[in-house]
Amino acid sequence: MATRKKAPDKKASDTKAGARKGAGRSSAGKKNAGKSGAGAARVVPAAGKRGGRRKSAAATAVVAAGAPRRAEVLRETSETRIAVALAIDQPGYSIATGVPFLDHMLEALARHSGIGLDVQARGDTHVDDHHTVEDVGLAIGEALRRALGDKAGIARFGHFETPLDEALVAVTVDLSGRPYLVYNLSLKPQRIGSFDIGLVEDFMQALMTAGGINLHINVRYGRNPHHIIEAAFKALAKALSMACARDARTVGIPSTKGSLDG
Ligand SMILES: [Mn+2]
Repeated sequence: MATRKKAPDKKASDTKAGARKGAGRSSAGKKNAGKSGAGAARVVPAAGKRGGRRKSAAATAVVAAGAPRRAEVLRETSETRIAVALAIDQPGYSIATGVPFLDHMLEALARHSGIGLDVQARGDTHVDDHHTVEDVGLAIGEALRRALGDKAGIARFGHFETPLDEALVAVTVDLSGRPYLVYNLSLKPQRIGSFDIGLVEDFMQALMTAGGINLHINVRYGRNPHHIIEAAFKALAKALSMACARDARTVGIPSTKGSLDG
């Protein structure tokens, strides 16, 4: 059964800049690099200059053609501390969230999208995985949005259907700047290991909200929840890869409105 959601308000505590200098920036794109650099990320403007922190989303920098598309986000609250370094064009990953099944899914996301992803998280998982899963989604979405800059020259849309044994899942994305989630992944409440599968929806909602992504997830069929969820992350990876790709037939910002800031 379909659930349709408008984007909720972002949490009050947004990204913070000015943490320790260091590893996060260089560790995206190097597989298994930077584990010791956990939490060393800071916000970097989309064009990769270190000239200081952004004041607002409206100040999104123009990413010159060929410029590195990467960003770092440090998100700290009383519940979690999430450091993300994301590099759209530098494949590789280093993931340690403290939630093993989420690590497995994020490794699939990075591996199959080719988007470099370094995620180092510490959260109150002794309470529940919920805060960590949601905040990791917010931080990755924010990093992706910043790395994309004004989105000039990209494909913008992506769609992929991925099988995993008996399961088939379709994911469609539009990097429109207008967050919206359609989540047709109905599984009865249950756990995979210790992981509550209901948290997948919270992750996707956080990702699309912070990333400004119109995200549709449709399970065609499947039986095993691990297979269904993993197929969803792989389809998301491929759809995002398509949408982020620089497209020779796209001139300027791919919008008749002239902006994809939402
Ligand atoms: Mn698996």
